[in-house]
Amino acid sequence: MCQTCGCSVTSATAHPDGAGTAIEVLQNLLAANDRMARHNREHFDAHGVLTINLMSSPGAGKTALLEATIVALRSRYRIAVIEGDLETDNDAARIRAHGVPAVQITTGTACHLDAELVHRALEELPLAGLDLLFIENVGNLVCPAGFDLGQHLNVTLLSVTEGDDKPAKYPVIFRASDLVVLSKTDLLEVMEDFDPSRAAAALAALGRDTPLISTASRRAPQLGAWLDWLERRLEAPRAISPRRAPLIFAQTAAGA
Ligand SMILES: Nc1nc2c(ncn2[C@@H]2O[C@H](COP(=O)(O)OP(=O)(O)O)[C@@H](O)[C@H]2O)c(=O)[nH]1
Ligand SMILES: [Mg+2]
Ligand SMILES: [Zn+2]
Ligand SMILES: [Zn+2]
Repeated sequence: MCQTCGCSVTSATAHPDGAGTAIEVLQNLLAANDRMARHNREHFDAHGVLTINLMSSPGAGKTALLEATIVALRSRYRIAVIEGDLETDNDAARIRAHGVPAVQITTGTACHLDAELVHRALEELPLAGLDLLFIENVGNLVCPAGFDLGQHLNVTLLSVTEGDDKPAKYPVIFRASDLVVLSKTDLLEVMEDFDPSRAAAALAALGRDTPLISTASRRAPQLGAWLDWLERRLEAPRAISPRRAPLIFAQTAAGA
């Protein structure tokens, strides 16, 4: 929990008469974050970098999925990673071991990344030479959903060891997702009470038609549907630098 994300504002503390200031402070913070997120998106678009915010509870397999993805795609796409954790640079070290640039953000007590932290990390990344940037958010199914980082897409992992009711219990983050990845499916055979169709029904009940795909990142990786989804996004037209696509850039600039 941190002091800036609203974690500390509950129905017990947010009395209409008493908590006005706490909520106003939070609204101002989110407005400032949104401005910085728009600025980050301008950086990404100026260089044609597709940016994906990866979220999940701790240990759902975000870093493992990134490692396997890098191995599969690094010969065709230029990839970098921003890692968010409370402490340690373990995850950035795991990514760098695959020969890909990684910047670690340590948030201390904050339970999510924000746009300002990501902007600082961008100073250490060669955006001009990238196709794909992953931002691995702090492991948390609540607060990361509240902070736009300037990403183009949100992907949330749900591992089969977490229970198939998580989309129902944490609707905000799953509703904000462009894709949900059912991870660690190699463990399904021992997770007797996890039913993928119940997870799919809980996700569908949120009313967003969010696609759900399965992956396994360890032992024999199963990444086909994930890589297909990613490559479709990578090949889709998006705002990219004038050098590479003057027309698309001109339309974006005119519409801005
Ligand atoms: N069996 C299995 N284990 C996995 C898989 N993905 C991750 N893990 C393990 O789950 C643990 C947490 O993974 P990690 O990638 O660090 O999760 P993160 O906290 O979301 O980044 C590690 O011990 C991984 O080896 C998977 O697909 N199958
Ligand atoms: Mg990780
Ligand atoms: Zn929080
Ligand atoms: Zn800037």
